[in-house]
Amino acid sequence: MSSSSEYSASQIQVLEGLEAVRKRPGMYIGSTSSRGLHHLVYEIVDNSVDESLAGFCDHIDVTIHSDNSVTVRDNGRGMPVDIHPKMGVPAVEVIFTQLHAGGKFGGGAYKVSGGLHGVGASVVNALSVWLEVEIRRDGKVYRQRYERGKTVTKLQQIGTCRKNDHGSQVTFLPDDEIFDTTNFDYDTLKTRLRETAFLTKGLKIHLEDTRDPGHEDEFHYEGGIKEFVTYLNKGKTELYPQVIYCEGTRNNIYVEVAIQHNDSYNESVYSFVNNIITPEGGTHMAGFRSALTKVFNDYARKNKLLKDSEENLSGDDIREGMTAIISIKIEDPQFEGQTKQKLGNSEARSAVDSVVSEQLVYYLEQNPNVAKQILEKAILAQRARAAARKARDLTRRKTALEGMSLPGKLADCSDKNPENCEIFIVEGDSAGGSAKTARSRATQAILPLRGKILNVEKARADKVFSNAEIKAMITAFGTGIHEDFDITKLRYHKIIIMTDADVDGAHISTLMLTFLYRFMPELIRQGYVYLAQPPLYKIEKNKKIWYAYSEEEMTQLMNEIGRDGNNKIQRYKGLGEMDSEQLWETTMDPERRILKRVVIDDESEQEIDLTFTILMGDKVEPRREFIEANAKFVQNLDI
Ligand code: 1YM
Repeated sequence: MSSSSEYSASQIQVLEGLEAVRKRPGMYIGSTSSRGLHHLVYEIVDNSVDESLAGFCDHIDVTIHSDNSVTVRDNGRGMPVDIHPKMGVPAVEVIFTQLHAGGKFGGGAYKVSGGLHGVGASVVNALSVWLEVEIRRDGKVYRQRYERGKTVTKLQQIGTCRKNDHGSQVTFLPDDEIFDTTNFDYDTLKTRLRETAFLTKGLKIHLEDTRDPGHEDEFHYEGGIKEFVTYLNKGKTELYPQVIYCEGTRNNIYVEVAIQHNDSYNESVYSFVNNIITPEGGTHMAGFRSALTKVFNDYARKNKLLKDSEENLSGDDIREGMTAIISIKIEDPQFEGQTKQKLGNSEARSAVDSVVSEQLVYYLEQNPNVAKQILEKAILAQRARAAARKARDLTRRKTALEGMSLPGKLADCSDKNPENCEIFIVEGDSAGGSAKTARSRATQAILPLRGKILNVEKARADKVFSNAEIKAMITAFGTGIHEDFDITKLRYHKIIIMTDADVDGAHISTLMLTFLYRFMPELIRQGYVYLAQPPLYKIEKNKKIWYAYSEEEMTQLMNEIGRDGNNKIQRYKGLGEMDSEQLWETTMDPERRILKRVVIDDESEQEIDLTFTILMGDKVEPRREFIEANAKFVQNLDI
């Protein structure tokens, strides 16, 4: 076989490879939804991050253009341009047109420092209308263009540059034949790039949106995950000023851990493997936990903070109010579990355990005040946990004896099929009264709550369980909470939070959502939770009535109806101002109302955790900003 036919034969194989990506894109990027779209950017950015981890790049620029194409540029060595000995084309062309082995979804994720460089580039190329790469290397500037994965121009030198000016730049336009949407969301990219910057200390990442001039951010953290923990604790009150940091390499596994406690009762620990989040933890997390528990118990015994007669502190006690990041870099990560989000390598457990045990012991010896703060909190947690267990056992026994005794304030519906049923959680007794009159008795239940409900973010478990409003909700829903939670026992398939359309109402909704998210997150994850949308205005003219649900709608309505002295406009200050008939027709009637469904997209759970922290924590300013900017986890759903 001549060398030229060999070349074309291998070319055909290459094209078949990328056709497979276009035929089954989901296999390579997870989905063709907005999420898959954003993955394209991460794949290219990850190649720059690899270059940074290899020590050759400290700056990445990401630009969203007005046609929805995106440019990623780094100041690394520049992708290699020499002729690939087997393929007979420049290496960069192989990188963009050859589907690498193991290119299944997730495959690209392993590559960081794993020597699998550039796996995702060809997938991005295959799923783009066009892609252009520009390389500055050895004083020369090169360019090549592809369309839907196919080479359309040879790699060409287009100019020269200074020898010390080097790097790679990729611009691509996602294919609207493939993706449900090709509209990039700035905030989605921002969150991910910020996370990437936290996990790669020293790396500067700049993001810019030319669709919206002036919209840009730069992320650069010399402190890496230490600063990540500081960021996550923003809005909380720290127990001690510094962030505890451990770092080391064992068995070729690089381990980094950063820890800081705050005075809340929640644990926020996030683990990463090769910069990829592992929501289900795994061996690295297990190693961290066992080291933490052992080191603190040993210290407590040695320093007589725990008496010989007292029980060991549990891991939960020590992790109460703890914010931590565990980040490891490992050559051949094995992911397990249904969603492949759990690390399986057993050597990661011992590596993390060893690094944390060794350095944490040393840290606590050097910083006895920090040790004391953490242990005092953990001992309180141990006591509260015992008290909460008692209280919970008591309520469990009660429900077993008395059957499900529903709260007295609940006006239940008569239909017993949960699929048909909805429950309105209503702010205040007077609005509750109107709602009870207005409702359709068969399918709509009403539970009025008195005033603001307890902020579970700032209360310990025993206090939460003794709160009357919270107890009423738990029994009304029927599912139980935490480990007792059973979705099949849910008594209503719509849980509708109905509050005034003002700042106080928004605050109460947020308290409600905080409670639901912390105690029964599955209700939100599975889409059972809604926010009612009461109108802001009533407009009356010539005995006819209109309702407006936003300022814009009000302006529009006024233009349609005509502005003259005969309108009587009423601005609703609260639900209580509407009579039951008005409440029914504007907010409760399934035929006419607007509901918003509360959604969590699992990639942003960490953001949501952070959101609740900011919202419900001690500091006032971030909370006000957030409430004013409106809840991000709420999506429109018209019914
Ligand atoms: C905007 C995207 O891909 N940067 C990038 C990629 C590579 C290199 C440098 C690089 C790596 C190596 C040597 C090496 C890639 N190299 C490869 C392959 N930015 C972006 N920057 N020289 C340059 O790892 O030895 C794939 S990507 F395959 F050649 F190693």
